Amino acid sequence: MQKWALVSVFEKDGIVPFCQSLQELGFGILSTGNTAKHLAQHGLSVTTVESYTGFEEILDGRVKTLHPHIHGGLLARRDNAEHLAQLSKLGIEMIDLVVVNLYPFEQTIARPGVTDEQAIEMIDIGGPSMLRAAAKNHEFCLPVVEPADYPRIIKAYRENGPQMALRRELAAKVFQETARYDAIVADYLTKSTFAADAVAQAGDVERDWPGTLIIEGVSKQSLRYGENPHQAAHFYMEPNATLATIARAKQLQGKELSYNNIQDADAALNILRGFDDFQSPVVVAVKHMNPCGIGIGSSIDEAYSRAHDADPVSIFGGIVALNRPVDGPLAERLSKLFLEIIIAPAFSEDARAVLQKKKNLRLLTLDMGQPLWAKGATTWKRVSGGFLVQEVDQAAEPVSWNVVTKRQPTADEQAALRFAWRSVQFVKSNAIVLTNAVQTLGIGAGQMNRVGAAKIAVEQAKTKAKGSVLGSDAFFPMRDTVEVAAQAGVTAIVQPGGSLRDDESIQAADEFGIAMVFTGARHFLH
Ligand code: 93A
Repeated sequence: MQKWALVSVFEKDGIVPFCQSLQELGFGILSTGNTAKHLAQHGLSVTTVESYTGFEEILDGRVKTLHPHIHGGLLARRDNAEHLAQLSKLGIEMIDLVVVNLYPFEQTIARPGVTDEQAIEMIDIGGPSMLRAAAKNHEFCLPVVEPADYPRIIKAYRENGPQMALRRELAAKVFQETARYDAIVADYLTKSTFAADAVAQAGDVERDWPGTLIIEGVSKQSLRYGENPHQAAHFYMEPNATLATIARAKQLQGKELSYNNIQDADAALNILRGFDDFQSPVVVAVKHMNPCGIGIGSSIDEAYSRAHDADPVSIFGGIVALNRPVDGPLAERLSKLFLEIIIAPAFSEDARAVLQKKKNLRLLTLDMGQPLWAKGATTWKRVSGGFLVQEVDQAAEPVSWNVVTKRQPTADEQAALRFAWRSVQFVKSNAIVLTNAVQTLGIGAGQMNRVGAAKIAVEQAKTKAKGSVLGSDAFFPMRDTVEVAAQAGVTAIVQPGGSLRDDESIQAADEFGIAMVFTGARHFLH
């Protein structure tokens, strides 16, 4: 009776000599698409699974070997007369040996930038089914899953045929391998489901919106004018008793707050509180609602030095927000600058004494024990004829944190990327920041193209760009931003990813040895 070997391997190394030996031993070779081609090219005579079953591969190869002619041949017991009778009635051949290695799912998901669709297509269904069938029926059908076993299998056939010990060993190996394979798939699906959920939460939020929006506010303060002197303006306060909002800040000294002051102080407060989860002293310097310096430190003094040194030019005429009380020595340092506003939880008596000398400087205090925003808080914007209402983009952990380049970020780079990712959220789009782990080094804000924002950030960082990391509020539409970063000496990048041309940016990063992380979330701020 003709002996049959069924060969279906993704990894084709060593398969030709193995099949040559099997042929010499009298086996007929049954094989799938590319394996059959490969063997035929090397001079073997092969029967394709398609010609044997009379059924072509369908569904782009998803169904190649899932056929009763195959699985009947794998699962039939040779010592069972009924099994044999059924096979012969249906024209099914007994299969004596199965050689399979599976679609490389693990290697696929490790590839940078691989899509979910590509990963899912690499889940092998037919391969494990054949292996498991043969492993179940190992008494009569030998399952071969590891190329390293090829030589000893040939040796066994040349001697007195594979014995039970070898058969059981190879069957056990199959179940170990398929269990491992399935565990990797399950792990991938758990993680990617989590990421997909998080994206859906972030990007597709359902909410019951009121049919009519009532904006409640009580008059807090009349303003001299709006953004410009010819625009009348007024400040209303929402009736929220507990939140630590700019409307509840207390002014200790200085000129009356202007419309622009309130906007800027609010932006400064929003950025400051955006770093709450860093649980460090933080100082933020703001100009025109963009941060010009963000610093964290082990003391508020150190944080201030870093925020100041981040951009010692732009802080001039700016607003400084601190999340720890200001003491006398720090007040001395602050008083050396021309600032519009300083906002902090408290000022010591010494600090007050120092700062009082600066008559125009506005000092605001605000107990920061409460959050700035309620959960799910909304913000709105007037458009002609209506309002746009959306949830506040509150600082949150990134949706995911996928390294997409060959190089993984170092621990130092990881810390810096986390700081950069949080910082860039508060910069007007298109936004690029260069940072280290404790301070911003260059900020490109509000540009009409991303590479322009990157060039500004690099120019502003000057020599500090070398060794810094880069954060981007939205994906790179092309590779040029990576090139600008590389030329400046940036070593790692964090960005949402999701561009059609992600591959080009990843390739550019790989060329320059830059480590790049995709967060799966975007932080536009217009
Ligand atoms: O897509 S599958 O799950 N459906 C099948 O019916 C099937 N049969 C074998 N993948 C299937 N295979 C796998 O194809 C094998 O596990 C092996 O990795 C690969 C060999 O295909 P080819 O011979 O075309 O290279």
